[in-house]
Amino acid sequence: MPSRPRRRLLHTSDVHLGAYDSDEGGESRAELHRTFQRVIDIGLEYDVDLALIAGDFFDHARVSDDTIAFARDQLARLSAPVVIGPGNHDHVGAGSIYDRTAHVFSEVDVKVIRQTGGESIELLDSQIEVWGRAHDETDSRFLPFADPPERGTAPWQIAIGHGHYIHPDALRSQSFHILEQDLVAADRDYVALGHWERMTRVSAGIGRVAAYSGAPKSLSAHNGGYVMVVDLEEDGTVRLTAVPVEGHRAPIGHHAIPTLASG
Ligand SMILES: [Mn+2]
Repeated sequence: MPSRPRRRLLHTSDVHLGAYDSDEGGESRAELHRTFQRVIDIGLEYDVDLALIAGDFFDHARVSDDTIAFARDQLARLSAPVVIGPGNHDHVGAGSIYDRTAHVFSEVDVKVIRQTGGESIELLDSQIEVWGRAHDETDSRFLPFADPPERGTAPWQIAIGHGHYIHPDALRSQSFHILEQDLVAADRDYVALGHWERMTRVSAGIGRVAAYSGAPKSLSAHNGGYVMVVDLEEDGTVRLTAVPVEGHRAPIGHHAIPTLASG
């Protein structure tokens, strides 16, 4: 395979902006905003080429206008384009938060995956293609990685999705299933996953990389706290680095990222 352009991605998810909007001026809201500001800081520090937000960027569709403006201002600090894949908290159906952001985000380089049948977005002079599928709240059995198109022509093929990774042997008890076989069939260089608050690498086939970035800050347990920096190397290698949002801890390299092994 010919050498590929070196590119670096920032992968985050489950930011849940607006979760504390009812607490206007409150400490929890300020802290959540500081957390996302820090995520953008990391994107700038690592000089990323593209940012991926794998769902639940917003907590619900009625977040305040101030929160939407905050999101825009932070995304605008990145010189890199941003792709947002919706999650279960920020669907694309009637009354979607992304109807409200469409105008505001038009000033920044942000693309939202909105097609429930799936869509591919080409970025960075067609060096990277990101495929994802949106959810409009009408189908509780939504499968984020059902029927991916063949790999496109861009040298780097990325997929983005939000849901529960289901081990092949596990009971299908929850919605938004992400099946190992679907990730294998997707055949992407990197699959950016969201929904789990804990950073976890999952199996996606030989030579393929898929991972949850985890939440930059957990709303419930102490599972979050990292963002993923994804290095796409010239030889086709995909290298992961877990960067702590608070910066007290050293980044965690590829092999130390918690991995859910295939059965
Ligand atoms: Mn979710």
